[in-house]
Amino acid sequence: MMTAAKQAVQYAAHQLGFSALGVAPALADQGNTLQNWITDGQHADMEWITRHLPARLNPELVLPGVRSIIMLTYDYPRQDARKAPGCVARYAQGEDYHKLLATKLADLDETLSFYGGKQRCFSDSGPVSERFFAARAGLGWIGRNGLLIRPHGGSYCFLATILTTLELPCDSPMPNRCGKCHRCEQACPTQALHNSSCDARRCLSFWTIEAKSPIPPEIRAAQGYHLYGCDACQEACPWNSPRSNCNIAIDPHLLMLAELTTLSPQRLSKLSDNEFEKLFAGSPIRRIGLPHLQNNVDSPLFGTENGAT
Ligand code: B12
Ligand code: SF4
Ligand code: SF4
Repeated sequence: MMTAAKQAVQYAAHQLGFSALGVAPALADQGNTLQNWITDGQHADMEWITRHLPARLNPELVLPGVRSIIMLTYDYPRQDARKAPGCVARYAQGEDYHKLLATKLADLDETLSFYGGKQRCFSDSGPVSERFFAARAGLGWIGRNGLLIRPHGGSYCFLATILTTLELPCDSPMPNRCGKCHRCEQACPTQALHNSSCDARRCLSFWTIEAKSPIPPEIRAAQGYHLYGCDACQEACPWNSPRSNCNIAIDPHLLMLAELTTLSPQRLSKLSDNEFEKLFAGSPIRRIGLPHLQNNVDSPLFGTENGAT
């Protein structure tokens, strides 16, 4: 067992701002949850999930010779920074985390290479069930909102993954501590949560970020002030209350630019392409494009109905 390699990567991860690291066995049994979710159609129009299914269920197809899966957490802000109406999910308030974490993961890859490992690293970009492996690596448990919950820190964090050919000492999973609580299910505006799983066909995060078609009327009616993504099932969770938390430092790159905190829905609905590119350069919101963002804002509550161009 490569205990020294684990200690080295743990130390380096801490230096790079990751809040926790755990190790799971690469071939842990993932059960049928993912397959059943897809068969039931809960992935909506995210066809890429079905294409990646064999790799998802067999990390050996992603990295031949893989022995361990290192899972990491990187915290994002716990507060909603918006002052103008229209909520933006906390994870998307600052810079694009894909880029931010890719550089840090490349550093950790180098550390592990020193011990003879071959690696593949991802954060939200690879064919790996990140919540499953994070729970298996002892970082927290999968809550009724489907997210990884940590006893100190709650769910406001990104997950990142390193598949490695090194055989590292594994960590033990922790018990689920949701108990009798069902607050996330009750708080979900569209009743998308059942059996610790989120049905993307009903999820506002899906409709305001991923969907390729316009928001259907019944979802629109429940959209409320959600402009980009949705944190309702996290805001309701007692493990995210300030009391149950922690002093994890937040990377300033993940804080919202002052200009975006006050951007009104009315102004957003009239932005030109150039203004959009300038305001959202470096933000993950840029990836959905101006028409999709303006479609999100084109709702009675925002007072911009039919105002989007
Ligand atoms: C597709 C996707 C979405 C879709 C679909 C959501 C969904 N139902 O999974 C949409 C666009 C709706 C979405 C929304 C959000 N997402 Co998202 N999403 C993903 C992505 C890319 C894949 C998830 C997936 O495969 N889902 C299908 C389900 C069935 O699979 P799964 O959740 O991985 O479950 C596995 C295990 O949990 C296991 N399992 C579950 N229960 C049990 C029980 C037993 C006994 C066993 C054996 C196995 C098992 O089965 C599955 C297969 O292994 C992941 C990144 C990744 N590569 O994992 C991010 C990810 C899950 N998302 C994330 C975030 C932050 C969000 C949002 C909070 C964003 C927002 N604020 O708007 C919301 C939350 C919605 C919610 N409540 O789930 C984070 C979660 C961080 C955390 N603390 O958990 C991730 C990990 C991205 C990241 N790297 O940070 N997301
Ligand atoms: S992100 Fe919002 S819509 Fe999706 S499951 Fe959570 S509360 Fe429901
Ligand atoms: S709100 Fe309650 S049920 Fe939902 S994830 Fe948090 S503790 Fe679990």
